[in-house]
Amino acid sequence: MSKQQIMNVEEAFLEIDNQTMGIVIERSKEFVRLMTYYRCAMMEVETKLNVLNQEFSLRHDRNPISSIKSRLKTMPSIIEKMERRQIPMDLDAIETNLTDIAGIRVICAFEQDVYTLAKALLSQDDITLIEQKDYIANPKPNGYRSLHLIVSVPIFLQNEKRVMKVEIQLRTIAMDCWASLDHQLRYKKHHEFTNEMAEELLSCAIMSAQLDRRMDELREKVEYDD
Ligand code: 0O2
Repeated sequence: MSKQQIMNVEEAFLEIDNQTMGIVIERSKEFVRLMTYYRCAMMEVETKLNVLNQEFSLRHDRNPISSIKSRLKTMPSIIEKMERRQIPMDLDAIETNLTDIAGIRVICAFEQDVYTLAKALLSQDDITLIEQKDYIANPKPNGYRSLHLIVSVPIFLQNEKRVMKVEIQLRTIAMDCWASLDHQLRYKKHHEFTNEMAEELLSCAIMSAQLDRRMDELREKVEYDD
């Protein structure tokens, strides 16, 4: 936001009457409450993944999950997405239309671990699969690979049960490395992203897919007797 825009917002605030200010404060509280529910849903799913990781390591003597990163979508990012989709802003519309407010990224050791974990999580009776996008079996044209799941999970509050949506991205270390670098390069300011660069990135994605395949073959040989 520029200095001028900040000043405009400050001036607009000074002109707000008490009744409108009351509504603004109430809406802000409702927004914070909704974000808290999403945070709780994220914690529920993270715990489930950690439990699966523990149990798997008992059985196979290694951890399928290398790391888990969670994030709540920021207010500016929510507004940008709602505007882009031309959906009028209100809390119900946000909840109905955005499925990635709560996001969990699970970085796995091997490609097979991605599917093993997804299957184990989706078989739990309080998890409902809303949508699945398998960009590992069907990578995006730019080479992006990951398994995306949109699930709903209940959270139990003092006086009610709420069912919240969570986006889970499961990927290997190699897929995560490629996606992080792709993101950094593609969104670099003041730099044109040329077709040659896109082709080079695609070729790196193909190499990273080969690496995953070879590492998974090695894993299969090592774990053959388990
Ligand atoms: P952030 O900050 O990571 O959340 P939609 O999200 O529904 O508008 P789409 O394409 O239907 O758009 O969703 P999809 O395919 O499930 O992908 C959404 C998320 O996947 C992105 O979130 C990225 O995190 C990741 N992703 C998808 N494609 C690429 C890609 O080509 N490169 C990289 N690095 N990541 C990708 P956001 O909303 O972009 O941002």
